[in-house]
Amino acid sequence: MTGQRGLVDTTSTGRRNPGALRRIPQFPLEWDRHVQSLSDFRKDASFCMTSSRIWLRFGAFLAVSFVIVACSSGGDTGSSGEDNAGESTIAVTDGVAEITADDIAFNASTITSPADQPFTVSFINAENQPHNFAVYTEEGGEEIAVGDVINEGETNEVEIEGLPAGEYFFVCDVHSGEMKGTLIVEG
Ligand SMILES: [Cu+2]
Repeated sequence: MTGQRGLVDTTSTGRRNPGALRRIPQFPLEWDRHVQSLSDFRKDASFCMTSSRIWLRFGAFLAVSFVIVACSSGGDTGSSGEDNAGESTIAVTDGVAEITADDIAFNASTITSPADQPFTVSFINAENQPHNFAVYTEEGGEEIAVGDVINEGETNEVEIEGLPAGEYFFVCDVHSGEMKGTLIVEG
């Protein structure tokens, strides 16, 4: 009853007031415009989706390329790693081992020497950082030989007494976190 009366009232008001009628059809027009802008937005969104898919594919392509490059260079590292592994162990020869410091690293992670024979480490600093070469019974252990801290281009001869067979610790005291290795004295 109330609804019917309301409808009749609106119609009659609409007829009597054309301005109100004119205002009513504007709504669908604005709505159309709104829908139009929505569909534009969807087009934009789908374009974004398409371009993001392209980027995804491009990213996947990059990732695959990276893996291929990493694998091939990994192979290179593997082969040169063998070379490095050869270099990373330095044997005391004729009572001397030549050790170089460069790039905050020794060129050897392992030094081997015969037991009970004194030897000299000829320690070369090849970079603009202070370094030294020191041997301890173990990390944080007792001193066996502690070389001077030297600068770029300098060499320090570190004399090491004949040691019983076993494993010892060598280190640069300036960079004890990065520059360290094992002296293996073979009996
Ligand atoms: Cu150092």
